[in-house]
Amino acid sequence: MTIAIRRVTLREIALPLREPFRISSGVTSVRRILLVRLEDADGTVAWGECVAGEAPNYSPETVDTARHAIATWLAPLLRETLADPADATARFDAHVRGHRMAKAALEMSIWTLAAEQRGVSLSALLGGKRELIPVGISLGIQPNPAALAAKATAAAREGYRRIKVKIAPSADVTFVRAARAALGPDACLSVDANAAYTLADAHHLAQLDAFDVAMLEQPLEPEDLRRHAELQRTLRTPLCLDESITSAARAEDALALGSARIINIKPGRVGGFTHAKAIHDVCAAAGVPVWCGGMLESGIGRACNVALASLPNFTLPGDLSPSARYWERDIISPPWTMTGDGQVRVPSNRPGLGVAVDEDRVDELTVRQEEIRP
Ligand code: OSB
Ligand code: MG
Repeated sequence: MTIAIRRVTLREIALPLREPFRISSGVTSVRRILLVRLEDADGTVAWGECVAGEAPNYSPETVDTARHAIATWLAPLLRETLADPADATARFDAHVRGHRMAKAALEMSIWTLAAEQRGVSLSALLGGKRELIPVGISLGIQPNPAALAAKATAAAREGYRRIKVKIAPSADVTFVRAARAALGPDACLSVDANAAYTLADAHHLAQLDAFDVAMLEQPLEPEDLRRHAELQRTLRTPLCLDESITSAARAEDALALGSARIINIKPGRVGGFTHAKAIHDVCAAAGVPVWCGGMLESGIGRACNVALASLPNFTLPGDLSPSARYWERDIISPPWTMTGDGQVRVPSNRPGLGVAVDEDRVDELTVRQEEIRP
């Protein structure tokens, strides 16, 4: 089955978060989200989402650079019929360097379109096997350790299988100590620095070893694999890489150097599902566990993450919180939910995303729209 894209519509929505989300490099209160709507020659429609944020504090890409890259360079590459979704990745990578979030938004939409055409779930098309995926929560930086302890306790009570705490040099040891004390010794607790430290902080970060942290995510600069390896040699806590992992080759390098023992895969960060699957396979072959990270996605991007996380080597809980944790009202139905024991069910018996896009809700939230006919 081939894929002939007739129309690419970009819609930017403004979706207010229930609570601001603070990481070491910035805070998000309203999520500006770039949505992609594809229509093929038969009128089949598929939606997708770009994970880029408003500011370049997590990655160099932003909502505005992604919109520009898609409209100017990527969508025109879809003029000729595609043999399969991997064909899109090959074209994008042959002609455009970087812009992985922009590529991913289109590529993942193409996978969803292919799943719709074939009447199969995105999970099945990707080779997913898992029906239930364990869910972890990512807690933003709180005003003080007591506030964090209260949030962590509430999350544990809701059933989350892993509690991740954002840290920064101004909010680390005392905050993690409070979270561990509140959760007790058996809870799975991890931390994410979003690149806020340098190797000179190695001694300071070693204090986290005392709190039995499941992993320390992305302590150093994304480009710096060698210093992550040096840091890992001084810590008992396993390092996990997020921002650093941009391709399968990058993942191979990180594992060869000893820069991490765990990898966070976000399909929206690495250029889409084709690259995400390749990273998954590299890690599986090396015996390194992976988990699916999140980027405060709407229900559309979440559907993509859930589908990817159904692959066999996603053995650790993913940042796949239910819709109600982020939004008053999501843009899909039914909303994403979590079982009482902290799992999300893969909608493997429904075609495509497995959830319906609420187009009225999208209309209501749209702040900008653009149509491209490749
Ligand atoms: O590093 O995983 C991260 C959100 C924005 C930017 C970076 C990150 C995050 C999260 C959110 O941790 C996880 C989620 O979507 O629940
Ligand atoms: Mg992270």
